[in-house]
Amino acid sequence: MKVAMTADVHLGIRDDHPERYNALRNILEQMSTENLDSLIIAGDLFDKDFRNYSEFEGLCSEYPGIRVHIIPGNHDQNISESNIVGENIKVYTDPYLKMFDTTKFLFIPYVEGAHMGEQIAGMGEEIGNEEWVLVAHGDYYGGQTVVNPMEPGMYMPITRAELDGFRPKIALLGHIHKPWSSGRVRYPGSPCGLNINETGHREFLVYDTANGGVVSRRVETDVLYFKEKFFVVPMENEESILRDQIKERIQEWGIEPANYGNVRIRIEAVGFAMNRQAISQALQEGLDGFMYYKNEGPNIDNLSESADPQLSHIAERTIELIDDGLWNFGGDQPERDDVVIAALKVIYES
Ligand SMILES: [Mn+2]
Repeated sequence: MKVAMTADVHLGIRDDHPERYNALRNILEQMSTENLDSLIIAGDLFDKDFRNYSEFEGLCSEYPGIRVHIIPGNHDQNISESNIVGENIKVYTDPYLKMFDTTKFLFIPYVEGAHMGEQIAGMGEEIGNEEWVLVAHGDYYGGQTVVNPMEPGMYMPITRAELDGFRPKIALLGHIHKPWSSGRVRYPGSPCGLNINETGHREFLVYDTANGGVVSRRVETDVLYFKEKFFVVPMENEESILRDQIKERIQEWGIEPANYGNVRIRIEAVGFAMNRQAISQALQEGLDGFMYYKNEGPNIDNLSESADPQLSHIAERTIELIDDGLWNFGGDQPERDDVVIAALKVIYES
């Protein structure tokens, strides 16, 4: 049996964000095409303070063959069986062990101030020694930490050591909006980016009880966000280099030209240029046909002027060295882009 899973849909007033409803509809649509009959939503189905569930209920009623299993997240802690109505909708407000085929799924709804481990421990006897799958909403603290930038702080956290102690086969978690996995943890991320910071293609997960495998499926969304930053080093051919880089980035997005209309972009050129005007024009032309997030247009606020060829040479070589593994990125270390910017500043501003 295959069980689909998503989280962090953040539904609100439909007219404000129809793309979020449509992303959920796309998941239900793909499920019904493949005859999948169970969808788990691991928290933050609804946005904070949103209390009208009728649009969601209406959507679910169009797919009567699919049972929707919901646990609350930190944004929708108030939802319950008594306020969401639907034959095929079930809301779990207490930890619950649910069987899918012969696999135990432990649902841990979000509790403010709680630790995920203590919630799991409370269900210890029921879990027993068989293979089981954890479904919960909160932060995971592994070696490399991911955080939800929109929500600093701790949300029903669990550490890698705790998870290794409980030994679920896999932990399917909500809260982090970016698709992410590490060890036995998987976050599907939000099925539709909520804003320009939630970039790239979106996915939902499908767990197969026959073999314990998880695969991700692309969600076809109305909107796709991409945020690109280009580093300019002042050179005679700075403009043509930038034009090539723009083409490469667009390639990397992996979008059919027919779907370019779904894309919303944030574009920035930073560093130092001999001709800022030409750089600005290259951005305009290179991304012609794409829509900017909130119509903001390309940004060159952090692009300064410089025309010293010797400094350019030093800058180029420095970036090469940074990219050749001079620096250990990730974890608590600065990002590659931050290092490049800091290096350019030292070269050009001293
Ligand atoms: Mn959350």
